[in-house]
Amino acid sequence: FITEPKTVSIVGCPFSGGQRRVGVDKGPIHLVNAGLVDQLKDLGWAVEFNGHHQFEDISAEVDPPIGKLKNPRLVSKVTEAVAQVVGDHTRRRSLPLTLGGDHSLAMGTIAGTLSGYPDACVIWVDAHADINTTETTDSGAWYATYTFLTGNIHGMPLAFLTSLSGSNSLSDTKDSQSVPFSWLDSVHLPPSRLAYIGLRDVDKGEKMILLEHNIAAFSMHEVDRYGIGTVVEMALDRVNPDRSKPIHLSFDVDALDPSVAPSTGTPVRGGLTFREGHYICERLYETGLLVAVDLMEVNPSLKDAADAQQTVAVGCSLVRAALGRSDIN
Ligand code: B3U
Ligand code: MN
Ligand code: MN
Repeated sequence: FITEPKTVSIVGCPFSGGQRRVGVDKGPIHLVNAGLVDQLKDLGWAVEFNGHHQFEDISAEVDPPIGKLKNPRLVSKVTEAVAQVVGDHTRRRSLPLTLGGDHSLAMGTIAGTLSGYPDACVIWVDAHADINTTETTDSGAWYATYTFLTGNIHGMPLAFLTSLSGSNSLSDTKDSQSVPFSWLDSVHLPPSRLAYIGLRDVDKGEKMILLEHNIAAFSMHEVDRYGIGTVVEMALDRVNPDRSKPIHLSFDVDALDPSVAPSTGTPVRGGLTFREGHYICERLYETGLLVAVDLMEVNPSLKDAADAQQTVAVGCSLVRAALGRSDIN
């Protein structure tokens, strides 16, 4: 799908409005400053990068919650802009590499991918399912303070993409132009084209959604049971049985164990090892079907400088693996 000469377009997204912790907007800056552009050139890619994306700001005063959702207008505006940019790269058959920023950005990246490749499937690597709806977003809030955990849109992108949530649940006006996420109403990722790897912190409402829609979900239990090699094939068998459809990889760095990637907003113990995370990226590259990559939730402001540096280095390393780095050729 990606035409020669292979081109990767880096979409740096310094954005944190889909969650509550400061600093995740610094992720893309640190990843690029760590030398990512040259690393990808070394792998033989033509690299396009003209600075990080500048997003229009919408201040909190003019963006009060709608229902349970926090910053809905801001997240909608930003993700719509990301969908445009990623869609442009996609239609030119360049590979968009989106650096987050929080995972709400994937509403934009996956919408962009689908605009160029309508039959694309998604491999979502994450500790979390990120499929809370406008209704279920508080279904995990019992174990932490209610206001901290509920309504953060980074826990919801897949609900909007699969049309389980939509702008209709956010509007009490008839002016559809101003309703957040109305731009996404025409986008649809069928649940049959979504597979998860690495899950271990899934909310009650999300579990019901995964079951009801028969979504391919491989948690850490399956990684332990079958091994990562088999799990990746099982995931591909579900969403891409003929190995013919384009693949979008959305990698939340919190899928990795916190000992491997400590600097992220919602670390969960018991995650993927360094090698398991890399193997997923390597195998998807090897299919020749990878058309878009997201690396999300690197937050260099959490933890100390050494932990932040380690997390950024691992992030760059995952990207190199997804773009073809190999030890034997
Ligand atoms: N499921 C919870 C927690 C969460 C989701 N994604 C992250 N955390 N990073 C929620 O907010 O929906
Ligand atoms: Mn996520
Ligand atoms: Mn996560």
